Amino acid sequence: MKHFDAKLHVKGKSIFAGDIPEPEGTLHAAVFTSQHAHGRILSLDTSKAEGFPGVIRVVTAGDIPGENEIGNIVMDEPLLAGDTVHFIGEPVAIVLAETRSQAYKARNAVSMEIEELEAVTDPREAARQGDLIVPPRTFSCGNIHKAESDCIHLISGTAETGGQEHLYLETQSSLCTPGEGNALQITSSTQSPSFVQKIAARVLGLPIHLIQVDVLRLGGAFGGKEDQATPWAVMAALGTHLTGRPVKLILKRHEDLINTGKRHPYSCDFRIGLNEDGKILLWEVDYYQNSGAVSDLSTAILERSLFHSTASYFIPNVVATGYCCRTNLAPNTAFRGFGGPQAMFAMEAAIHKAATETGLPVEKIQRINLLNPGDTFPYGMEYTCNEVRSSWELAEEFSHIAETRRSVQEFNSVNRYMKKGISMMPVCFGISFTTTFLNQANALVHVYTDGSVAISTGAVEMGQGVNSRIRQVAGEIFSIPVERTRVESTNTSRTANTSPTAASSGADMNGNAAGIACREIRGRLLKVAAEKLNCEAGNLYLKNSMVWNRNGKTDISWDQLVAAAYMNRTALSSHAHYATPGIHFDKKTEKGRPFAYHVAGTAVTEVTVDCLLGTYRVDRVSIVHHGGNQLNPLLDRGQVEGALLQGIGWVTMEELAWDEKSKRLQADTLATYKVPDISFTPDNVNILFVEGEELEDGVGLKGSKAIGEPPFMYGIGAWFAILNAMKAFSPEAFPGYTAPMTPERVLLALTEKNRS
Ligand code: LUZ
Ligand code: MOS
Repeated sequence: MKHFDAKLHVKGKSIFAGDIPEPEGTLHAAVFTSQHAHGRILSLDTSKAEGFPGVIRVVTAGDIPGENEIGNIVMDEPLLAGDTVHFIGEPVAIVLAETRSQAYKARNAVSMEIEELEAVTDPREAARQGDLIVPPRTFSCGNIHKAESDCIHLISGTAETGGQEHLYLETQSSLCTPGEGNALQITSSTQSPSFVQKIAARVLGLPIHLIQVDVLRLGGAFGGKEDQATPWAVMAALGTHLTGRPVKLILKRHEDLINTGKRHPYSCDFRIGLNEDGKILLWEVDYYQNSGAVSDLSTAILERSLFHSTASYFIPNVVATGYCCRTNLAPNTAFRGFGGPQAMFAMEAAIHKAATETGLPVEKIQRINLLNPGDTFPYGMEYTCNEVRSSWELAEEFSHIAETRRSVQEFNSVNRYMKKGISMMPVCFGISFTTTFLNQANALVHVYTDGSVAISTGAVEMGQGVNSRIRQVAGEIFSIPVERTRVESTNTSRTANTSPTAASSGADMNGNAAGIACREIRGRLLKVAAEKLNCEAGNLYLKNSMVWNRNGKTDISWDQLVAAAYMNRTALSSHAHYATPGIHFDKKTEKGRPFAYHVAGTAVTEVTVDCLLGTYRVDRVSIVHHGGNQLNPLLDRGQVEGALLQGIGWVTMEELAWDEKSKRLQADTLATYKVPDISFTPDNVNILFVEGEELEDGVGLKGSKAIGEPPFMYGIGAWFAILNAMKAFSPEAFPGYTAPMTPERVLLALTEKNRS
């Protein structure tokens, strides 16, 4: 079954926030932001802008009727800067004008005087200064001091991973319209409608029920709209509240690149200890997370790094410590993988370094340490299935690894400047929000008198196809064609207190909530049918839009059944709540069962590096992915392919650079920030989906597993394949365990060796 939005998208008929016809009297907002990374505001002059044509009002912190301090976990983020600014791009004033171009022209006339303060962008420097968002946190198990004496090899090193721009196609967008009294309706391109609603209420000093947030669909998000859609939506709401007029706020691409946070860069110190067989006995790691200027979701992201510190491996003695370092960059935020990729890169770097120093093959160390059923993670949860190891073994077969290795060797022996490299990348990712209470969802289902079905859930459609999956669930329970179902916009008046559509769990949780509501209605309908047929409801079921009993098809159709139920005054709507079962976590002991299950798989990546130019191509990626009993194989494939390429981009060409002195983002246009395009896409991406472990009822979605984030980390394999190719050219070439591996970095590492 296809993605239901596909046709709309290719015809340009899908509606995004910016496509909604502007109501009469709509004002356009342009946001004046800080041009300094850190400073005290000496004066802010909006008077000139106020006199510009079309300008209705310029809003500053003093105009906020409620709280100016917002935030997700810690309330440390001013909606509009008060007396200091903490990053370039920090919102200071909102210019409201009759047209967009008037708003932007007037915005350029706002002026601000700043007394510069020292700006820090290096997380280790922030840590040295003690500028942490929360105290450090440690996950541990076993006893590393005792383990030390059993280790033959003790290897330490560092690993660095860069940030990443989300580059959703649709920039941050919102439109707010006034209702009666103080009521407001906000259309926002957000993954978290309920969060926008709550923060708008807080900033305006209103009860939550006066604010309705509606989301039809997003043009991509990738985590970038889990938390960071909120301030822009709330600024629009503030404008409407203060002027009584609709306000539209859509960031231009250049602004979006500068003003919004990205994936967190990490700087890590590690120590890995192995016995003579290559068994990892000890793992000690410190993560210095570059959190940016305010907390945002940084603490939760660091927590996920700690959960994934041992990646796909079993290690008996572990101490993993994380530091959320406050810096003067735009607040870094959720991004597909949510701290997992950074931790997994550090682990793979350590294994690679251990292999280089001990002479053991990397794959041997990886393989011998893969998780086995019955192994316990440092956070106390048992790994119960065999998918890490089975995906590894299947990936060896699927990619014809022995043959591939031989042909790589042969290629490298006959080519002087072109070298091929290969790597294996196992992935094991925990599914559930690590913040346990977020693992809940709700749904509202209506069956109309003509038999058509409308479903509302807390899930946000952002291109991932969650609505298609939810329709499949409803279609199957009612046994009607999916075309007779519809998923409504995500609206806080129909589904309240919803969690963000995030953590790969949107389809699992909202699909289950929709399923509960549909089954409730089906039960009522079958009772109606039983009365008509004079039999037990338990003997009846729905199939192919008909009521069936033990002897086969009855003559009651779905349409007749629904009509009869209505005439009979039977409720045709149901609201349901779902809470992921069996999960818990104790932050005092840092132990528990935080995840409903794990998703695992293995990627084999082959690359070719041009060692004269430093450029490279990813030739082939072979992936064995345990997806459960797939509900929608086509959507799953799309998610794996997209995530893989996004992961490859993160470790290869996507490089964020900030000017050393001004701390200004230099990669602030698509001319300077490079992402993989169609020509960089590997010629061969072969994916084998394997069912694997059976999930309990009510976990996953109808036996299928979450797909959004886990495949991102397959991309990490490209970094190591490139390094291996470089080593075939020059064994001493070493670029540092630093991602991204840009062509520049490749070339420098190769030539540095040649110079020495
Ligand atoms: N968001 C969140 C997430 O709030 N908690 C999580 O554990 C998470 N994991 C992945 C992506 N987003
Ligand atoms: Mo997310 S990184 O919004 O699942």
